[in-house]
Amino acid sequence: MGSVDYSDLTVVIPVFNEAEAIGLVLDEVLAAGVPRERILVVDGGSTDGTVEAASSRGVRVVQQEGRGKADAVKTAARLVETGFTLIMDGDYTYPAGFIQALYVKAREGYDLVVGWRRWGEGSQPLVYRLGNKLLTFVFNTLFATRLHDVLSGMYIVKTSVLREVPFEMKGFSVESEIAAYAAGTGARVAEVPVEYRRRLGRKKLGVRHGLRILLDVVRLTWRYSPAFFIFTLGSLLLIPGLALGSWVAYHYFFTGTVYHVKGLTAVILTAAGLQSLLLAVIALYMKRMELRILSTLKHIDQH
Ligand SMILES: Nc1nc2c(ncn2[C@@H]2O[C@H](COP(=O)(O)OP(=O)(O)OP(=O)(O)O)[C@@H](O)[C@H]2O)c(=O)[nH]1
Ligand SMILES: [Mg+2]
Repeated sequence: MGSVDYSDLTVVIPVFNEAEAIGLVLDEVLAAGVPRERILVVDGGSTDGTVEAASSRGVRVVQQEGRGKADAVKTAARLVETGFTLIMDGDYTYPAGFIQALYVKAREGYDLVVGWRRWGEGSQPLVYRLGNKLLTFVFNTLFATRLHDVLSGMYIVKTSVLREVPFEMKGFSVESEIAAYAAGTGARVAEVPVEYRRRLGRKKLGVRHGLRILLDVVRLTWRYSPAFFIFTLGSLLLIPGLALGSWVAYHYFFTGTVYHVKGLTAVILTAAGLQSLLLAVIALYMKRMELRILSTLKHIDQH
């Protein structure tokens, strides 16, 4: 373990009321060989003694600007002085022993290396894991990626890339935004399996947060793939079109009544909806092709 030189890495730990966990997390990170001065704890206004517990380990603790986890990462992005930034949660879910594997991978030439969570026994309820799977699936479809775990809370980013991220999403959508930025700009992305343990301290996240992230993944599509977004919206015309069409057909066949205007409206809505749907599919494929070409070009550029 001691063979890795961590001088170009900063470990950033965003925390909000993690007094129960942060001390142990820091002990683990130090034991993994990361120098004390290369650890940065970004606090979001904890009131439970988190800051004191972190400071007692002799690491740098700063108060974040703004609110939520995204603003904490944004604050860190400005402060980090090394070439690579590793972000990990401060709730003891990610074993620090995996820092080495992520760092070694990043140094092979990746802009983003995500810790792909292998869920430990009872580490998270089923609904949380399914939510993660669903969000990753939506993300992969929209961004032409083949990631296993977009929302992991442990990942390494090249600091220069992290600084380019617009940080338009708030709170827990920061991971999807970083991944979207990387995928959307042809950055090289890799994954390394990491163990995921049950958190220490009280769980704060619920289904509401998952829905918020889903909404933000859709918003990210608007930013990185607007044509797809617009045509997808257009394809929603299919719903009233088909409903109205069925209603008109029902009356035509069962009561003999013919509704001309409603019938015509149904045809127009359905036709417009179908066209939008097809264009959405084409826009998505063109975008994915663009992303792949961009990624290949960047890759060639590096060699
Ligand atoms: N600085 C800062 N850190 C935050 C904020 N909100 C959450 N965090 C930290 O971000 C990390 C991830 O948050 P968690 O609450 O563990 O989110 P989660 O892992 O999706 O959900 P859990 O199942 O509750 O663990 C933890 O270290 C939190 O303490 C915030 O507003 N500011
Ligand atoms: Mg957690």
